[in-house]
Amino acid sequence: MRGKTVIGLIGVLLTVFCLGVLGPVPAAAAEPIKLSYANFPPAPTFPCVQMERSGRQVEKRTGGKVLINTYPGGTLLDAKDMMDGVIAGQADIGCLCMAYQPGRFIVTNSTSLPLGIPNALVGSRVLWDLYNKYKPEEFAQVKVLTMFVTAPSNIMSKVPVRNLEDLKGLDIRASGGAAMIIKAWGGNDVGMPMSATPEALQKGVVKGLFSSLEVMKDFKYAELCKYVTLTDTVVYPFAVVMNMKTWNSLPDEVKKVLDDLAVEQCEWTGDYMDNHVQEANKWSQETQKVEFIALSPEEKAKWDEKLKFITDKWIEEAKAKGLPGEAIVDDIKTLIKKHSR
Ligand code: DTR
Repeated sequence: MRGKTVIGLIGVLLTVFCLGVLGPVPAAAAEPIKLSYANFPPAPTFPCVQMERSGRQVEKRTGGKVLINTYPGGTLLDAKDMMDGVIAGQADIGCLCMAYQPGRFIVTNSTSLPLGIPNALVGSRVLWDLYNKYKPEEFAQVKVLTMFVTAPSNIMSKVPVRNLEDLKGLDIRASGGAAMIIKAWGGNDVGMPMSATPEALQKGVVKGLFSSLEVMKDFKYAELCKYVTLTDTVVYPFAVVMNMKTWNSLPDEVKKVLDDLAVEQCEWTGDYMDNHVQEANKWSQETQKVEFIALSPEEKAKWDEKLKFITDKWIEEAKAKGLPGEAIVDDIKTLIKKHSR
């Protein structure tokens, strides 16, 4: 035997001896799987509150196997880059407002038609069921973790809007389906994501905005907008999506935790949103002296009348793209009834 072979043999014997006597060397504790989660608005707002909640739940339910690093305020991806950024792997997870891209998410954006979704909880359940029924093609490249909607939208403004005349030509920030509504009422819709709105309001580029009312508190819009006109129309749908490669790389038990959280997170967020709107309204009235303007039934009938064409127009456009527009609208109406019980 040559010297090297002898040394090799001793090594093998020593290893066998050690394994026999001492047992296998314990593997080093596995490194946690670190996932990045991008969001576009600032940390105190509802999309980020739900992001933190879901992150902490995932960490807890995987026993620390997964760590979620959150990036609010567009620090990793901005509102309009969210979907493509997640597809490209710039973030593992991203939260997007689908209403900001009406042409891209046609099926799910149908939840922002004026069909009478009464609150965020019902709307979130409707959206989740609708998504699962149609599984739209535009989500084929990502794993959808959950979806939810905002509470219905109202007008917040620096000047009082008591009737359609007051709204005529007024510059109001709105986005997606909601922009169409402001236009139908005769206002001048100015499109931009929520994250760009504080500056636009401050600089006077817009005189108000159209959104769910929790933003009066979360963005302190109540300091500038002393009037709210209660229209209770249209919700904005959101989605939380994961990069497909990241999803495929996860162990089965982690995938199960994420799948099990989907409906819970959808409902938790809807519920949080509804309660938070109540809280924000109280704060706006009591500490910011905001006037809440309720439209008389006759005035409201005029406003509603102006929105009638929107759903028909959407159905035609959906059909032109090969989608069953009427069936989708019927599904939404049925789901609203089902979830309002
Ligand atoms: N109403 C939509 C979405 C929205 C409502 N609240 C927030 C808070 C932060 C970001 C987006 C939203 C909108 O007007 O953009």
